[in-house]
Amino acid sequence: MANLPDIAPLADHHTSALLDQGYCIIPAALPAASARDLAEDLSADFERAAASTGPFYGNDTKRFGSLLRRSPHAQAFVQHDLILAVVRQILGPWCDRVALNLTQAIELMPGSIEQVPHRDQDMWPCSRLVDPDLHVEFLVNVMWPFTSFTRDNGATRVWPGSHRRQDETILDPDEAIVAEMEPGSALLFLGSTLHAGGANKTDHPRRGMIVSYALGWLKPYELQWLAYPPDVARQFDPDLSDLIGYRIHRPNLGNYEGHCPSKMLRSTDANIGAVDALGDEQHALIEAYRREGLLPSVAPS
Ligand SMILES: O=C(O)CCC(=O)C(=O)O
Ligand SMILES: [Fe+2]
Repeated sequence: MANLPDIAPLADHHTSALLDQGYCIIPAALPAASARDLAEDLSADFERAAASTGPFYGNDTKRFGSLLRRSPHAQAFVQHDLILAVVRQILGPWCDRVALNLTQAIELMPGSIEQVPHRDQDMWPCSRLVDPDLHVEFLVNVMWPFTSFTRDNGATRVWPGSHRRQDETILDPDEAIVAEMEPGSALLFLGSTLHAGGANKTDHPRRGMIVSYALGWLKPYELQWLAYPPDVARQFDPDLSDLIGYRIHRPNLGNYEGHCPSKMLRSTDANIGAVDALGDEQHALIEAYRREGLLPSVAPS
């Protein structure tokens, strides 16, 4: 196996920028040629895709998902080591594992108007119920450009620091940065960061892809089990099928017939009863109950 550089210091660096500013850009995260290869594989799908409908997607954009099924080049983006390390640092404290939330190719058609500013994690109403002092993040979004992203063609607008201003639905447009970048670079932003696609004032489509990751206990934006049904997921390497959701989230969440769904992908064993998949905390609570007959107080002592 090739000698990989130690990504931990870089992951720390990008994680602190992301938590501080609500976004960061990783220049040349992958070779531009990788973005070109993927864009090339998706170009016929872009041509074929009908325009979206609705005030959020915009009537002048094209979108489609299931990108891991459409091109073998998508995997390197979805399983980017450095980005996954950053995502795990941010979301890891709040879940047993992170999961792929969405892959979506996006074209802003020439003349498209700017998108309404929004925070992606508002799709989960529970994100508003969490104590803001806890700073729980539900989602990390990664925007990968296929064409150059410029101010003129609608590069994503991001409001730095907006993740700490949850009570302000809309912020001054002049406070937004324009995430201009080249194919191969990646824009990361938090689910709580205010952002929007810009207006495409050029004669050429602005194409790119969103890959997002969420806490593994949330319902994903794109239903990964339908995007990649078992016969498709079985062809993926186990880390990838785990990431798309064929892996139990302890305790026992997202099981299939009482088992981790990864088992269903890889074996035909029948008639084995349900098996717990618990974390240390549940084991300790249950053992204490069996021993003492009382559950220990969960309040700090
Ligand atoms: O196209 C963009 O730059 C951003 C798209 C976006 O934020 C979304 O669709 O949720
Ligand atoms: Fe968004």
